[in-house]
Amino acid sequence: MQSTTYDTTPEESSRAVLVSLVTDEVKRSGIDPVYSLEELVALAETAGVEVLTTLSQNREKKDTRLFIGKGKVQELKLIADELGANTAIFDQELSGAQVRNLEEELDLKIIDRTQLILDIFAQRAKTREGIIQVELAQLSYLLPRLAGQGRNLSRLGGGIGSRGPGESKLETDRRHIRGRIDELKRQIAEVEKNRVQQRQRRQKSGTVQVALVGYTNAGKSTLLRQLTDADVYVQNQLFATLDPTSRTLELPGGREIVLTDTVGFIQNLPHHLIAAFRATLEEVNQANLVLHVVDASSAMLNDQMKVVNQLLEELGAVDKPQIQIYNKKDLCTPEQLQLLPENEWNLRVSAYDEKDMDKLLHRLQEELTGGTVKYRIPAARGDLSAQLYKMGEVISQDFDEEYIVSEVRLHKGESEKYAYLLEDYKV
Ligand SMILES: Nc1nc2c(ncn2[C@@H]2O[C@H](COP(=O)(O)OP(=O)(O)OP(=O)(O)O)[C@@H](O)[C@H]2O)c(=O)[nH]1
Ligand SMILES: [Mg+2]
Repeated sequence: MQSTTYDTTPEESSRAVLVSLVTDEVKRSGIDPVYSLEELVALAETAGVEVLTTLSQNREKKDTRLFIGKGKVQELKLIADELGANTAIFDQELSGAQVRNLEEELDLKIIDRTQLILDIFAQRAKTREGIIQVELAQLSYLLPRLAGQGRNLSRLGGGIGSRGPGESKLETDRRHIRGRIDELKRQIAEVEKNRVQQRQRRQKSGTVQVALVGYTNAGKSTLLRQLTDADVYVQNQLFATLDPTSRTLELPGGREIVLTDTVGFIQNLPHHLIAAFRATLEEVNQANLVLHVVDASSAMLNDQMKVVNQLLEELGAVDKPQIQIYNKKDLCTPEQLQLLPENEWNLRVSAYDEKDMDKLLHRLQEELTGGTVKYRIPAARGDLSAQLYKMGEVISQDFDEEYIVSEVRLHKGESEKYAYLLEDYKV
C-alpha cells in the first residue's frame, strides 16, 4: 500500500501557549469556554506538548484576518517571547488564511483544536482501518487549507523548505491529495463491506452485542478489562482507545455476549473525524444495548453526558436501550454521589470494585435474557423476519412450506418494542 506521511505533528519539543477566543457564537453554543480550554491543555499534553500558559479573549466575533484581535496578537507575541514558546494552539478551528497570517505576525507554529485532535488520533491509530480513517480525516481537513500555506503545512509531501511550496508544487500537491482521498475512500468502502458481513454473521448467529460508549477517559476500556480480562490499553489520557475492541463476556447465567469498547467522545469533535470514523462508530448502531459510561467524579459530568448523547443522536443510536454507568464513584465526594440517580437504568460503580462489576453483570443478564417464543412467519415477509433479530436471539429456524418457524430467545426491553408487530404470528 502506498503511504504518505503528512506531518502536521507538533514537534517533540513543542512549547506552547494555548489561546481561546470567546465570541458570542461560542457563548450561544452552550460550550463552557473555560472547561474547553482546560480540555485543550489535556489534549496538548496528550500530544506531548509542553503547555506554558493559556490566554483568552472575549470578543463579539472573530477577526477575519487574525482570528483574535490585533492587540491580543501583540500580547500573545510578548508572552510567547518571554516564555520561549515556539507554538500557539487555538481552541477553535482556524481558516487556512488565519493560520498563515498568525504565523507571519507571530513567527510561531500555529495549530488549532481540530488539528491537535487529528494529530492525537494519528499517533493512536494502530489498525489498518484506523490508520486509513485518520489519514482521510487529516487530508479532508488540509485540502481546503492548502493555499500558499504557512510553515506547519509546508512539509506536505516531505522535504520542502520552511516556507510554503511554490504554486506549481501546490497544484501537484492538491492533485496528489485529491487522488489519495479517493483512494482512501475506496479502501474505507471495502472495510465497510467487511464490517457489514461480520455484522450479518453475528446477527445470524444471534450474538448479542453491548457497546461501551462515553466521553474520553470515562473508564470504558477499564470496564472492558475488568469484565472480560481483555488486554486493552487503559490510560489516564484522552483518546487512549481508537479502534473498537470486542470481547466475549459470559453472563452469570452462562450466556455469552459480545462487549465492544469504542473511541471516546469529546466536545467539538472534528467533523471530518466523525465522517471518516462513521464505519467504526456504526458498531454502536449494531448494539442491542448501549452502556453509557460516565466519569461521575468530573465536575463537567452533565456537559459530557450531553455531548455523548448528541453524538449518539447524530449516529442514529439515541433510541437504543441505554444504561448509564456512573463510573469512578470511589473518586466522588458524598455530595456528588448523592446527586447521582441509582435505579435499573442508572448504576453507580467503580470499575475496580468487584462487587460493582457483579452488580453490572447481573443487570446485563436481567436486561438481555428473556424467555423463548416461537413465531411462524410467511417466508416472503423479510421485513417481519428482520424484526425477529431485533427482538432477541434466533436460536433455531425451520421451514414449513411457505413459512419460516423461528424460535427466539427474547431480549428484555428490546423485544417489548417489537412484540406487537409479530403478535399474530406467534405459534
Ligand atoms: N479511581 C478510579 N479510576 C478509574 C476508574 N475507572 C477508570 N479509571 C481510570 O481512568 C483512566 C481512564 O480510563 P480508560 O479506561 O482508559 O478510559 P476510556 O474511557 O477507555 O478512555 P479513552 O479510551 O481515552 O476514551 C485510567 O487512568 C483508569 O485507571 C474507577 O472506577 N475509579
Ligand atoms: Mg479507552
